[in-house]
Amino acid sequence: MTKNIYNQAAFLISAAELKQLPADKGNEVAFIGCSNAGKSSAINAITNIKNLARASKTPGRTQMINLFALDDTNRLVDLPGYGYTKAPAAVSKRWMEKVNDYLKIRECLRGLILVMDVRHPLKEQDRRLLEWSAQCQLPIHILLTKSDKLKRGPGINTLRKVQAELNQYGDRVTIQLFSAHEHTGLDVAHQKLDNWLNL
Ligand SMILES: Nc1nc2c(ncn2[C@@H]2O[C@H](COP(=O)(O)OP(=O)(O)OP(=O)(O)O)[C@@H](O)[C@H]2O)c(=O)[nH]1
Ligand SMILES: [Mg+2]
Repeated sequence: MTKNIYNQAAFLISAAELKQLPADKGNEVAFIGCSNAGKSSAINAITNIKNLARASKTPGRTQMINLFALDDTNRLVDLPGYGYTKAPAAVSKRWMEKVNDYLKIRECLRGLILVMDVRHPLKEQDRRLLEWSAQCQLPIHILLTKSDKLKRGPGINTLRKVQAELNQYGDRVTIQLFSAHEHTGLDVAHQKLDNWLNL
């Protein structure tokens, strides 16, 4: 049974710099993925709070590291999307460095939710992240989101194909279909978070 503390999530801080982050204690799970993939929408669906994380049609909406507290020790983190090509190169590079630094230094990070549009899975940046995570053995759970955009058959096909490609990573990398708009896949996502956050 999922203990639903997700709908108690509350905005904590938007950190422009890593030094603004709360103490590196307790447990964090961060949402990562391409710009516009649906990270902020996934957080809103998982917490069942409509505008908790700001979602937008404009790619590059999330530019800071946004933290949401579930309780005193557990937090969800909305990271800026990678690969936002319209941003000036220097700005884009700065965001990426921030995300990379966060990944490297944050000891309370228990796992990553890698959000990929089911219609465009495994972009180069996603692959790079997966490879990087192998070095530090950080667990990754993939949401193939916007599954409402595909019929059931093609959705399941994509799931199987991506699963087959990720076999090499073993149980450390898991994957599911998800739709923030239709609220599908929430139980599986909650279960994964429950495990990581030790709820
Ligand atoms: N059909 C459908 N659209 C979705 C879903 N999730 C997100 N979207 C749409 O995709 C767009 C981007 O969603 P966001 O949640 O803002 O994406 P993001 O990954 O946070 O984007 P950045 O903050 O720019 O990196 C918005 O127009 C959302 O409404 C979904 O499950 N289904
Ligand atoms: Mg966002």
